[in-house]
This record gives sequence, C-alpha cells and structure tokens, in this order.
Amino acid sequence: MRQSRPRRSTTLGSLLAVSLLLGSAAAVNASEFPPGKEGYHSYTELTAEVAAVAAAHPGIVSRFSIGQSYKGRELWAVKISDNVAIDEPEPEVLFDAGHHADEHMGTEMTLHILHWLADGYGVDARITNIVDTREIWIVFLVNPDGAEFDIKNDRFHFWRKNRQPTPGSSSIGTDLNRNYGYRWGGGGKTSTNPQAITYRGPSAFSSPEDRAMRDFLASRVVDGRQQIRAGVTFHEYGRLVMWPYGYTKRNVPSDMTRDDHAALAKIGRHMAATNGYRPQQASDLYITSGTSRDFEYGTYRIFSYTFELSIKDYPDDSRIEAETGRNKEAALYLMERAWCPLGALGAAVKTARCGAFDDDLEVSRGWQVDPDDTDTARAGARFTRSNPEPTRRHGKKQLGKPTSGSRAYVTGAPAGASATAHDLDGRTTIRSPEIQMAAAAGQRLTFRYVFAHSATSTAADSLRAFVERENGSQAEVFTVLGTPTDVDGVWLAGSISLDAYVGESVRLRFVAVDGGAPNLLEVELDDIRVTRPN
Ligand code: 0X9
Ligand code: CA
Ligand code: ZN
Ligand code: CA
Repeated sequence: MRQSRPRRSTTLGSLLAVSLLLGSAAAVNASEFPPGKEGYHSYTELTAEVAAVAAAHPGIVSRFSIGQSYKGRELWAVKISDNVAIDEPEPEVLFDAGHHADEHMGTEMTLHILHWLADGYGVDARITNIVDTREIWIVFLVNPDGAEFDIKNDRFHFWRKNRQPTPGSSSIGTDLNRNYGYRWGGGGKTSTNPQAITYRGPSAFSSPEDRAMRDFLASRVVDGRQQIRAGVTFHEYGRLVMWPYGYTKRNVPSDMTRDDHAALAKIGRHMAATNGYRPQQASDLYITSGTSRDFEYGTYRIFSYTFELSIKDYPDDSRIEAETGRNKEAALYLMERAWCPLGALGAAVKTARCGAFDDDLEVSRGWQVDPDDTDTARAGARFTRSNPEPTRRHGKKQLGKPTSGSRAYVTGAPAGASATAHDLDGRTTIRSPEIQMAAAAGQRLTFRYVFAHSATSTAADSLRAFVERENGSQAEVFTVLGTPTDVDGVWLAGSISLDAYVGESVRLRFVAVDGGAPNLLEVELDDIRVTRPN
C-alpha cells in the first residue's frame, strides 16, 4: 500500500479494516500508477481513502455505493452535509469523475473536494456554512474497471471506455460519456462502431455504470422534484468549463429555456474566471450525444457542467495540487449558487424565480392530474404537460407557444381536425407537490394563463386556482369565468398574494371547467411560481 500524502488522515487501522471488508477481486488484483504518477489514487487506494475520511467525520460524511461496475467493483460515493443521516430539505449538488478511464485527475479533484469540505468543517466559516446548508454528493470514479485496466501492470494503456464486452463482437468497452439516455443515438463525435473509442453502446444505459448513475439521480427525486440543482462532471483534458447542450450547436433549443441558458452561461463564465479555464457551450468543442451532462440538464434541469482539467493527458502527479487547487473557488461557488442557480441573473429574476416554488413546466416536477379521481373531462382533453399545437376558430384559440421553453399545461395538446377536436369538455384538475412557504409576507402566486372560448361560452366555464392547506381545506384565490363573447387566446398573467399562508405547507390547484352545454374552450398554464418575500 502506497504512503498517503501527509495531509490525508488515512490510518493504517482503517486501511486494514477496509481491505478486510472489501475482500474483493479489486483488492487482490490491485495495480499501481507508473513511476512519477504514484500520487494518483488507484481504485484500492481510493476505496481506503474515502472510507478513512468517512470514518474520521461520521457526523458530516457518509460513504455508500451507487452500484457496481461491470466487473463488480463498488461505485463509491459520499454524501456530505450536517445531520448527514437525515434527508433534509437542502439544495443538493453532485460532483462526479472518472467516466473516462484515462482521465485520472478528475478522481483526485473529487477527493480534494471531499477533503476541503470534511477538513474545513468547523474551521472555515464559508465551508461550514456550505456543509450546514447543502447536501453534497460525490461519485469519485464512475469507471473503476477502465481506470484499473488503464494502469494494469503499472503502466498506462491509454484506455477510455469501460471493460464490458460488446455482445456480437470481439470488442470491449463502451464510452460511458456516450451511453446516457438523453438524445442517445444522436450524431457528432459518438460512434456506432464497437471498436471506436467513442462507442455509444448497443443501447442507451447498456452499461451498468451509467445505469447506476441514472438510478442514483432518480433516487434524488423527492415528492416529484429533483433535489440536485447543480453539478460538475470532471474530465481531462483542455482546461474548459462547459455547459449544456453538447448534442446541438443551438444555444437555446426547444429543450432549454432562455433564462436557463442565460444563467448556465453566466455561472459557467463566472467559474471560468476563477479557475482560468475557457468557458463555452459543450458543443462548441464538438457535438456529442448520450453524455451525462446533457442527461442531467435535459431530464432534470440540473445545472450540470463539464470541466476538462489539465492541459494534457497523464500529467505528472506533481501537477495534482495546482490543477485541483485552482478549481476550489469554482466548486465552492457552485455549491453556494445551487441554492437557486437562476438567481445569478440578478435581483428581479431572484425575486420571481427563487421563491418557495418555481416551475417552468418543462420537465416533470410532481404535479398530479385528476388528484381526487373526480374529473369528468375525457383523457385526451385533460391538462397534459406538453407542447401545444395552435388552433384557430374566429381567431387564435389554443396558442402554440408557451411563455417559457416548449411546454405548458394544456387542455389537450393536439390541434386535431377541427378547433373543437381536442378542446375541454367537463372538468380537469392539476395539483402541485407540497410547497413550504417562507415565514415572511410578500410572497405571491404568479402564473401565465390562456382562457379562450367561443361566443357560446357561459359563466359555467371557468379557470380557478386554489390553495390547499395541510388540513385539506381549499381556498379559491383566482377565478376567471366564461362570457357569451368570442375570446381569443392570449397569454395573461395571474398574481395573487399568499400572505394568508405564510410559513405553511401548501399545495396549489388549478381547475378548468367547461360546464353546461359543451362549447369551444381552451386553457393553458405556464410558469407557475411562488415568488420570494419582499
Ligand atoms: O468527449 C467527451 O466526452 C469529453 N471530452 S473528453 O476529452 N474528456 O473525452 C467532452 C464532453 C463535452 N461535451 C461535448 N463536447 N459535447
Ligand atoms: Ca443536512
Ligand atoms: Zn473525458
Ligand atoms: Ca414552459
């Protein structure tokens, strides 16, 4: 076992305990880094190091495994937070490394983040505050089989992929940064050839390592809402800070909002100003599909960045301290910023979008449709979170463009053969996940809505908003009724004081009704928020 650097508090006792616990093939077949590179952690050393830090800081560091590699190695991870055993409602951040076997600096980077937080807790006020108010997850080495193979027989093998054989071929290895299930199979520097270094795998998530990452990310969806708000996946090399997307050159494609793009770029540029790296959209380097970063943002709207460390592959271990150290400020900044990434856009955006609830309705965030199983609208006419098609009858009725991105709640998204083909008849309801209101006055429910109808509408047609208390009672806080005139679709703004609910846990409900004799009625909702207190 190699001597740890002095600042690391590994004890012989804990190393022994860990190797006894492990008893795995990984420990038996341990390889070492070649001469001049011994400062990097092999899988065995990484395993011992993470265990030792967790043992030394049991109150704030908890070690676990997100699953096993193809060859059965544990994919070690930690959670770092105060009250670490409890899932507290604190913003979460994810750092990971080692998707690519030969990019060893990334794992050293994640170990440094672990040490900064664990060793700085109770010593450094800024770090103490971060640990007390965030939940930080670190996955140190997504591809341990590849990393171990890369140093097999104590020399480098220039290996990138995992070590999973490809069925129906003699090739080994899938590029784990091409195997995620978001836009998997798209173009760019992504190969269908099992021999290629960028082989995407036979199907999305065919690799156990990426499946473990996928399942871990899914496990952080609590009450319908992804808890992880920001993260960095560490790669090597190029000294780059990259934001989504990589699958397209477009800055704001339909699966991104303008606000998100502006904040992603602003935060990325800020981090790059602190580490001296070059900031850019990932596709500015080259187009890829199936990457972890695109998956995390595309699926969950995690503000996910790719950092390319170093200026060359296999830098000497003498570079580890400087290369990781220059990223300390960026890592701390992102953890702080994770409280509300959009707040980077300034005071007005912060008030609007950093309150108790913020949903641009672009991804699933825990709303229930027909929560009481009492709605009467047929399935195709209920609120669905989708991209509406425009309809016209005596002017625009259903509008085809949401106020953010490409999705809204809409009463039947398709246009159909006639304007009434997918309009609302009967009642449809959506109910939000729980919203913990701040204990301060000035919070408002704001949303955008369309309420369009034919001249045969009556006051039996309506869109209503309710606030549901924990005891189940519901208060109507917003009402718009039909009138016997033709009303075209236009996005309007609702804004309602929630001062009556300060400090409470509430849910929002929106109910659209086509009552009386069915007539043409279209309802849309977007950008539903509870603003910050003034
Ligand atoms: O190709 C990759 O997966 C990353 N580079 S590496 O040299 N570490 O292999 C870059 C991913 C960034 N994303 C895009 N360029 N789309
Ligand atoms: Ca905590
Ligand atoms: Zn890489
Ligand atoms: Ca939207």
